[in-house]
Amino acid sequence: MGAEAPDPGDGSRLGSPGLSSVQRAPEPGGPDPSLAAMAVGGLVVALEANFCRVALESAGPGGVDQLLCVRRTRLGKTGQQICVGDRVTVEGVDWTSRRGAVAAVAPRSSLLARPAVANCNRVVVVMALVQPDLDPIQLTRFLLTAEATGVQVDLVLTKADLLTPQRLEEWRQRLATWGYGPWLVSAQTGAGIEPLRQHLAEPGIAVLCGPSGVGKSSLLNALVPDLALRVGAVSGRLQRGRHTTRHVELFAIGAGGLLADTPGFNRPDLPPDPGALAGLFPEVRGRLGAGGCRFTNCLHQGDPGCAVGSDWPRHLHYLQCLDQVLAQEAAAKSRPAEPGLKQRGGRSEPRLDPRLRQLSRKRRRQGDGPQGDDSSTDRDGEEGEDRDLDPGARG
Ligand SMILES: Nc1nc2c(ncn2[C@@H]2O[C@H](COP(=O)(O)OP(=O)(O)OP(=O)(O)O)[C@@H](O)[C@H]2O)c(=O)[nH]1
Ligand SMILES: [Mg+2]
Ligand SMILES: [Zn+2]
Repeated sequence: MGAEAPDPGDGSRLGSPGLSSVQRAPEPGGPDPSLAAMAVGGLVVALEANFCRVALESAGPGGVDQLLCVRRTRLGKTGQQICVGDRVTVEGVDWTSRRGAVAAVAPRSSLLARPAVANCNRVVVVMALVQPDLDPIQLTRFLLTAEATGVQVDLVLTKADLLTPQRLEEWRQRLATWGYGPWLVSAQTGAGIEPLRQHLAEPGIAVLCGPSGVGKSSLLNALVPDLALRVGAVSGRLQRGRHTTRHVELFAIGAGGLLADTPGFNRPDLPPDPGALAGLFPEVRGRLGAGGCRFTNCLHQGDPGCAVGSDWPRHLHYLQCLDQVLAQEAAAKSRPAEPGLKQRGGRSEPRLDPRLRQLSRKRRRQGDGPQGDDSSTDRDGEEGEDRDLDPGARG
């Protein structure tokens, strides 16, 4: 099942197990109203539309270990986004309805932008060997975004049951020349699943990341018994997936290990810095660094004194990606922020004269004028304030 219903009480979902031991607060004759004012700590385990689900560090009255939360307005005003994997403080808890409001987000140790997951210490790039066919350029783009996070990168190749042992060995050898030792697995037959489970059960947050239809949810189902996540058949000439998973969600795997299922997407953005691109290819990382290329700003395109050279299998992939990163950079430079334009979601749009600004529906209901005091809508937990809660969860 996907994460459609905002149901904090769903027992199949991640609660305290894997987070911390459950400590039940005393419950003498029903909920204590003073507890509502108490701030509690937890981990965002799922984002669903305008809400997030927070697994609590310690269970509250009645053993409640998970809350459905909106975001405090003042957090929204700072532009602070909430991601799955964020450690948060929840206030205004109503233990009976299991609801609260996220008041603060702890500083992150890492952030994967897409899928949006904070504090992960492992990115697991998942690609199918077939159905859809493994595309080396697409795989390279996923690996680059994963490497750009600076955390450990694992590569899992699925649907191993559909290839001969000889073809599997060819892939293994090819990817070894890229600097990766891939996990070849089959969710269908269970081949390779147990060693991968042990590897991923180490404490921390790991994220499955890859195109739609490669078998990320199937893999999670194989790794975590009784999970029963929804999977969708691939279709069409290219055997593409159908974007079955819609939300990022964390699941417990082993004691302390958390693994995020994520919506698939086909074309990850490339990291923005052309100078840092080569360092994201493990097979040439060793050639960089002190005493490497003659010029410190070398982009390794056959420049004199270049230590990276062209004698490596993904050299052409590198040049192709570099071209795109340079084009991206040039396009960004030729687009200066003009006065009168504001940036909104990567686009520029005209800044409206406040007197011309249309009244929002909520303001109109309240009879508030266009130049009214913003604080008039500054009420915690208001639905309208939580619109942008889900920054990159959709594939
Ligand atoms: N033969 C075979 N088929 C598999 C395997 N793993 C997954 N599949 C099939 O691949 C299809 C897609 O699987 P999903 O698990 O939904 O893929 P996904 O990556 O989660 O896709 P999105 O949620 O759309 O991102 C389903 O028909 C699965 O049954 C495998 O190991 N072997
Ligand atoms: Mg899925
Ligand atoms: Zn160079």
